[in-house]
Amino acid sequence: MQNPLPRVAAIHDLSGYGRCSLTVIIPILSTMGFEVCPLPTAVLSTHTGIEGFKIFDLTEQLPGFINHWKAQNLRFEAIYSGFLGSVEQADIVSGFIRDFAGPETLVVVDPVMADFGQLYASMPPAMIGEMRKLCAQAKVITPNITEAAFMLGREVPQSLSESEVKEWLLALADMGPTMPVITSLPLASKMDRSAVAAYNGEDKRFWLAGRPLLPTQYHGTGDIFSSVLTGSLLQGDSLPIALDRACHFVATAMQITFGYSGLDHHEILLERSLNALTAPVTYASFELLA
Ligand code: PXL
Repeated sequence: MQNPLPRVAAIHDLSGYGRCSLTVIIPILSTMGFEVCPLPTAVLSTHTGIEGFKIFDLTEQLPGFINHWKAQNLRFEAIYSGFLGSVEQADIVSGFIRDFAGPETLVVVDPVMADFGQLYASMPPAMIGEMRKLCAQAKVITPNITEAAFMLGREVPQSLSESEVKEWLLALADMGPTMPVITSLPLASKMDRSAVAAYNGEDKRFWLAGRPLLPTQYHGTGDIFSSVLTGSLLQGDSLPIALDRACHFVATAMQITFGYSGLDHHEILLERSLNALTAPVTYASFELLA
């Protein structure tokens, strides 16, 4: 019998504290109706933004885990990768995509490695070229503006016009993915809003979505965004609706968290927010980037 729950192979780290990667991806995609099969790239005490974090890299274990999955003949409706524990893991993930993805598999690569103009604490510069290669195998990629700039060998921009955003998306599409998305865009016309933009190479249309900015930052919002985007596309939504749902959920989860005072490490209160994922889509505030 066919599995009634579409399955997602989630290739990310497990950070014990600090909501990000698998600790947000699993609850979000489960709530959206998918069976998540985690393939952990590393186990960390906390995400790399908290000083003194400990990391255990699982590069040596991954081939054995993958071979066991192959022996079980596992099939996935989506493959979604993110934070890698070592540069060598890029080749392993690349082989995983080659072996497990069929023509119908949704392959999403989030090239998690940097933000605010800087590589994360555990990331060697060689990761940039490896992520670039991995993105070539994906249908959807979700870099933030820093990761997009690093992969394109450009300066991280202070602001971009709408026509520059389109050019950046086309440059990312030239790397191979059909649907490049850029998050945390410093869009000159919308500096008071979070902005994300996407290009769909299937119909050659560009899309823009976003929400008003709050005067705060939370860790893991990129992982939350990409998980909801992945779940929404798997549910059959169009690219702009998926973008809009992902922006809406990130903004809602941030607002829910922001209302509390005295939270220690700026972590999203995800469990207070998950219900919003099961609500029907009653809004649509995306724009066509003409
Ligand atoms: O949210 C991205 C992310 C994922 N995993 C780890 C991280 C970060 C960002 O800092 O440190 C371990």
